Amino acid sequence: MYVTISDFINEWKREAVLTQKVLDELTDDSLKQQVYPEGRTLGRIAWHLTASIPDYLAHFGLKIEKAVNEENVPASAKEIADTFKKLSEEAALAIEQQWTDDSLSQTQNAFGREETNAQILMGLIKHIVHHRGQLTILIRQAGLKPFGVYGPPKEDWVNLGVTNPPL
Ligand code: NI
Repeated sequence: MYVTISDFINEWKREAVLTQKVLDELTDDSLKQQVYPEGRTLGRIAWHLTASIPDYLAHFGLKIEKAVNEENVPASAKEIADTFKKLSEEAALAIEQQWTDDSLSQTQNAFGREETNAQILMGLIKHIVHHRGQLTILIRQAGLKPFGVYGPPKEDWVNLGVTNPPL
């Protein structure tokens, strides 16, 4: 658990780099990939994990601009990737400027549970990671090779000379 703001910011930035790589590889066409007929699209999930960053932080008392309309899923993959970059940087700044290390041990109600702000911030990372995992499946279904977030995709195991990758 994060004890200092810089603990959190380090993790936030590491994960943002990984998420950025996933988003940077999207094509406009891939945004239309659906989970199932009538299900959400890849674009909607990518936009949700992006647009929800300031909403989540504002919900827990940080002053941050709600820059984007979550209902308006862009048709441009670049717009989603650029917006994620902007919002994740603004989030880091808002947290660094408005919360101190002491803020992290303070508690508030988070969707019916009493949680520390450190847990709440971890929840934001978990939310992004959760949807990022969904994206990597949809990226594959859209015919693209997903970025290896925590390990190589199957093609890259072969490039590494491994013919029987671990499950
Ligand atoms: Ni969500």
